[in-house]
Amino acid sequence: MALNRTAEHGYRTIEFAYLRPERFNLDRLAKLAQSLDVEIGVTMGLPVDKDISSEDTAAVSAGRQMLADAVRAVRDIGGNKLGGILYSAHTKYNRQPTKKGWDNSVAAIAATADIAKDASVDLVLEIVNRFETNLLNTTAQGLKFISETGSDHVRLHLDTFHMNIEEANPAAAIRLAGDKIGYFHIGESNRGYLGDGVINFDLIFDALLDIDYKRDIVFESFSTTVVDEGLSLACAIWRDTWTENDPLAAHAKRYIELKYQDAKRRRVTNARP
Ligand SMILES: [Mn+2]
Repeated sequence: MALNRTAEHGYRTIEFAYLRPERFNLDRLAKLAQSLDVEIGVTMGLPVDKDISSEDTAAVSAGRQMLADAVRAVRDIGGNKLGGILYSAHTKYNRQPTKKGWDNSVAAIAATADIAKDASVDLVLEIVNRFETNLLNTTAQGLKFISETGSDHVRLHLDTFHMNIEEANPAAAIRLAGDKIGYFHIGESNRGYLGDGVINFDLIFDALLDIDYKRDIVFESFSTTVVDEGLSLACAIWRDTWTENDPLAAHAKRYIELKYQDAKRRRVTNARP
């Protein structure tokens, strides 16, 4: 299964998009992850009828409940973080965000952060592109949102694919966020093989080293051959850049390590007089 192969490829963290208790035996999953020494993170996005950035109080309270349940589910499988689009629905909006919706979302995330802190689950908000939320598209917006929650338990979940679309300067955004980055997705501009797109990963790794980033870097790629149908639709995966996940995983691991080592070497070289 995916967990065994993740460990075989040398990855130390696996991320599950949504937890489907009806489809997996979560208890067994937790034990297997522990025996393989692989950490579990979970990401998700809210459905439209549970949108905490809505002005509809029923949707907001349903969303709060879903987030609280998700935190507990992550804790129960021995996971250590909940990320993704937790502050709004994961959808292409057809309306502008509103001040009231923003405030509703800030309050809901602040409440969720308290629950997450008690459960020892990190809460990280993924900044995504304009087609997948209307609320937080840039790192600067995310930092403002976090400061309004007043919580020290909320961090940013940045993703190179989204940053490539929205940030004027992704590396500068990483430096701006600094120790507020709690989780990091590395993905190519076409969400396929790293190196096959336009993202300058040298600049990304230089910035991550500059801020002394020590948390997880998780490779994210999509193909309808392995990714859940609902998630593929939400992410607009209409064509597959790959079908075999084993060579993809092996390549990504090598690519990330190579880029990381290159960046470290550049620092040493540049430090010389
Ligand atoms: Mn992502």
